[in-house]
Amino acid sequence: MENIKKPENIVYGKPRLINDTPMHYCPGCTHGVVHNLMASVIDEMGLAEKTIGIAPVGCAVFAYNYVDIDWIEAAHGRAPAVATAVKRLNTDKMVFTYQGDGDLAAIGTAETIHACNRGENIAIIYINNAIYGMTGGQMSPTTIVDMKTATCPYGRNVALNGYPLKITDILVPLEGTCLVTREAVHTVAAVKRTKKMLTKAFENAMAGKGTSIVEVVATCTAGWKMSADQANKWMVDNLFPAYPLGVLKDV
Ligand SMILES: Cc1ncc(C[n+]2csc(CCOP(=O)(O)OP(=O)(O)O)c2C)c(N)n1
Repeated sequence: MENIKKPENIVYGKPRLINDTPMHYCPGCTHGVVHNLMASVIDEMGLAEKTIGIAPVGCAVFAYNYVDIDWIEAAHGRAPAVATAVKRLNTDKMVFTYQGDGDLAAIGTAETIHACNRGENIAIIYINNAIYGMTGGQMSPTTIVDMKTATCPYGRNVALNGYPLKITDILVPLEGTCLVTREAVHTVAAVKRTKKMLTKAFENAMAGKGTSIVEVVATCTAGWKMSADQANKWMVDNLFPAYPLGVLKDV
């Protein structure tokens, strides 16, 4: 791994809170970009010593190895429940969860909805790549209609598998949510917007305004069996129509 740290290979500055552990993410995966953003925002807000992240189960399970803040690992889907306890016991801390769609919108649907409904003072970062990445690309609740996965090789069939779950939309009418937004990180402009929304979500968590959720519509190059370039294009053409970007709620 030594050779990848040559100065000529470094294109962007590394946020202070990202350590030297080589990341395991596939080329073109969204997780690394969002890790970079969350580390930058936490540091810029002066929250490095005040933040507790709840790491998920899924590809981002090792987030705690890469970002030098305090972390707790939660069982699959249970991050919002763990975050609830952590925040209630540490009211001065900035507590956030970082979850995939399998984690947040399948096994953790109940925890997500109830934490948002209670208006827990936490931020939720939700990476929606429409697939179970870590376990080999199975269908998730957010897999779009006709999308092929390991468990729906002929494409998601509504009659058999139901409709894609727009869980972020479901969180909008809940009185406990203060910020609900859907973003992406496929262009410089999108990265900047996502950074702004993460900042807002973390501010809300510190100010005790309720639950903020920042969905990031994401790529999974390995699960989708595409190159980084193809995946970004496929996401724009196919995922964005199903999951339109923009702020859904900002109180
Ligand atoms: C209780 C439980 N059920 C199932 C699993 C297996 N499992 C690990 S990761 C994963 C899917 C994760 O997908 P997602 O949350 O979308 O994250 P991604 O890997 O795509 O980033 C599953 C089903 C588990 N670890 N624990």
